[in-house]
Amino acid sequence: MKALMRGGVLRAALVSVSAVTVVIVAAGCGSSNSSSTTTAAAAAGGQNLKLSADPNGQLTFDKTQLSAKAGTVTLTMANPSSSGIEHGIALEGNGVDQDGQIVQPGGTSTVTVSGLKPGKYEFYCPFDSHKQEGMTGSLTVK
Ligand SMILES: [Cu+2]
Repeated sequence: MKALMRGGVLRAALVSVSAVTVVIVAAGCGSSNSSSTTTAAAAAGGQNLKLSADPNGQLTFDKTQLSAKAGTVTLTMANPSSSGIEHGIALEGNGVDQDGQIVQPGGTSTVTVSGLKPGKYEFYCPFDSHKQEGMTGSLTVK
């Protein structure tokens, strides 16, 4: 009987998650699934760290150091419309290796990692050779 009850609760939770996802897809551009990930993280009380790509087209971010507490962390990178080049945001380190979407100038790329443990991570732009050309920074999780 216990298993049946747990199944019922799980099903109810899945239904509500699906409903939220449908609303997001209907409201969003539908070109990626990361917006729903971000919203789920925000709903779960995750941290949202914001940064921006260089507005003049340099292969840099406006921040090279970020810090967060352990847990769910979302990096939200704005690609200014004046950058004139595609960018994205990705996070790597301590077994984490997750890329956000590549976005055109004027777009926003996000990457969400749940259960982030204390330590040093590297965030970078996964587009073309931007990482190798120095479009990186470090995230310290405490
Ligand atoms: Cu880039």
